[in-house]
Amino acid sequence: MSAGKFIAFEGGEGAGKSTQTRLLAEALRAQGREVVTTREPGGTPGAEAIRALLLGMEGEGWHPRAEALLFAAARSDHVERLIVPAIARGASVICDRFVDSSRAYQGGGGGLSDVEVMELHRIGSGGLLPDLTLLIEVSPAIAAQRLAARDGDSADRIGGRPEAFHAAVAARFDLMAKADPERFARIDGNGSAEAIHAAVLAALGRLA
Ligand code: T5A
Repeated sequence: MSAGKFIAFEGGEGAGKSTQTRLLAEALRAQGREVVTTREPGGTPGAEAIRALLLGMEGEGWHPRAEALLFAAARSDHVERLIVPAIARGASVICDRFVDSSRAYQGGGGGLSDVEVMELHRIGSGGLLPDLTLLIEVSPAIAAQRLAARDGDSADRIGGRPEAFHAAVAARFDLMAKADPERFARIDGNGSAEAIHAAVLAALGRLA
């Protein structure tokens, strides 16, 4: 794998994205590479402030279009200030969620069209896409067990939405992966963290 690659993990809540981000970063650092790990929403002070607005707000929450704009604004700051400079100096960037989460959640779950979400991304972030998107797919029952073990009954504003919302999100991820098999690698997320990590490393083989 050459320097300056942009890799994103995607999938539903509890799929193991953060765990796999950490394991992949350790593996790449052991090869002597500079690795920047980051997450969305967030990654810069401005984007982390927007994260608090998005995930922590009490009451009725955001209208889906306002929500999509806030995610796009957070991403814009993140891309300009952190992701693009890191890639430019040759670091590998590993991002826990990126624009495909907006396509799945605000698109599939929230009802915006894919064209609308990608237009916001074009305006905010120049349409930047990862070199590789690792979609970790896990059964809803296993994801629920993991989250219950970690969080008990608490869920954030988006994670706590109904089952039908999360089914629509998973269906949209499925659609995107089928439409762009070169960028998406589908990873079975139901096994142990070590088994998933091995599948992630194998998928990296497709990066030049
Ligand atoms: N969102 C985000 C949008 O709507 N639009 C957008 O554009 C973007 C960017 C983000 C929320 O915002 C939404 C999506 C989300 O609802 P978040 O808190 O960042 O919220 O939530 P997630 O990204 O979903 O993070 P989670 O922590 O919930 O899930 P992960 O990162 O997939 O899972 P992870 O690694 O933290 O693991 C969860 C638990 O399971 C264990 C871990 O130790 C942990 O306790 N675990 C395993 N256990 C057994 N076997 C394995 N293989 C395991 N892997 C992990």
